[in-house]
Amino acid sequence: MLDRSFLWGGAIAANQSEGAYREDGRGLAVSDYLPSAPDRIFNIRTQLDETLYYPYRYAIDFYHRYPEDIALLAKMEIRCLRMSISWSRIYPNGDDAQPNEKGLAYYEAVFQELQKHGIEPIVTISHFDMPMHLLTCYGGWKNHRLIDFFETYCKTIFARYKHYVRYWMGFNEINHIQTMPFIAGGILPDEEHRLQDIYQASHHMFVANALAVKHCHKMIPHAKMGCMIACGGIYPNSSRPEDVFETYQLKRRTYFYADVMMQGVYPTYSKRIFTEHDVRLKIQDGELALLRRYPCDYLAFSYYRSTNHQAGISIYGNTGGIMGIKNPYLRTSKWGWQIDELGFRLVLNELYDRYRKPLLVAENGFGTRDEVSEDGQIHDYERMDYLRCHVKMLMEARKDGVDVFGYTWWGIIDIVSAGTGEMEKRYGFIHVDADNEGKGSYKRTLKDSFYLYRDIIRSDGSCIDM
Ligand code: BGP
Repeated sequence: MLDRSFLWGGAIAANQSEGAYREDGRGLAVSDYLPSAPDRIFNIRTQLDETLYYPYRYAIDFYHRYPEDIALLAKMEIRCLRMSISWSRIYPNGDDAQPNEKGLAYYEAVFQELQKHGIEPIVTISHFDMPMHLLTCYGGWKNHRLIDFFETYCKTIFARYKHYVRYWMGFNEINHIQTMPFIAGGILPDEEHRLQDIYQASHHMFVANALAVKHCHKMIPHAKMGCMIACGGIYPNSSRPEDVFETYQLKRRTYFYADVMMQGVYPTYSKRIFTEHDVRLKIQDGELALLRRYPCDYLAFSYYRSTNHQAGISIYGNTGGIMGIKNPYLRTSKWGWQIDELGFRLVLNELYDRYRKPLLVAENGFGTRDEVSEDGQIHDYERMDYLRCHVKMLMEARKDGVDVFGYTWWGIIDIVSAGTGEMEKRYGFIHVDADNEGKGSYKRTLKDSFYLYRDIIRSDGSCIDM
């Protein structure tokens, strides 16, 4: 019996797909300050340099092409599209007295187009593109004032879109604030007080998220509000107890964010982290009660790969999560991300055992180069292999008893890479003819993987076993 309720879908983000970065009143976002470069998410610039190329300015022009793109997604028979709203299209500076009507109207048109095709939107409220003005004028999430600005933004979009959207989530990969504080937390941490700034900003985001849960439930009674973490696999590099224990500690750095937002309390182990790193959180009256009263309804997470950790090595992370020591048992992508489908099943089981609430795979995908063959087709066998293996493990996790209600392939259509700003690191089942400098026809071409995913959706995953 096919489970028609399972939300097979795809995922994109506003800043990586829309372009039109100054159109219809959109304000500048933190993501607009990242030129294409391998280290761009770490080498932060707060000034624009017109001699550099900024890939998000045009991206794949989803802003204007969404009707055609959504029609192609409907042809793939996806049941949901995880997408984000660009905060600075709605409140260009983040602290504006009134919302930008053109921005509100744009997303209403996108939701109507999705509704026309029977595709359910799953909306990320802030996906690495906070209004830059909130950082330059207020210091970003380090400033308590951002809670009010975020609350106003949430109430505005809940009111306007309550008839179109029933699945929401607050911050994309909120735990990435630990390794990418600029795009994930909209802060420039003072290096001397790095962890103090990161955890204080995290606390403000937790409070803002709890208020979003409160207003979501009140304004859209049938809607669900989730939180979202990056959760790659992390294995101890040996059975040496130090490696095993420190790896567990490292996993807690990720779990911490879901612990607070799914369970509504600061976990007891966080006290030792704060003491050992001299973190003194400023918590205002009533905030802990708010967290306790408004935990999230589901947990969304991204999974791309796994890595090994050895006690004492320095921690490095990128958009795919923690990047530690290479695992000799795994294959590696052209971008150095190791392919571990069983790790995906493990993470699904671990997260469900820990939170006992519904899970959503909000990102799982394989970024690689595509070759357009003489017949104009794109036989993306590597990507199809990754998709088959990970869907197989998703089916196994569902048999393990994990309550996972959706799977949205990251980069359902080729879009700009978050980590490096490249188009050549392609994830999509639909090819977009654009290169790393934004040159090309922007023609859309269906890859072989497009048809494989459509079969997976039609068979609710069972075609994988055939
Ligand atoms: C996650 C982001 C996505 C996406 C993904 C893949 O961190 O939520 O925006 O980009 O990483 O990473 P990349 O695009 O760098 O390959």
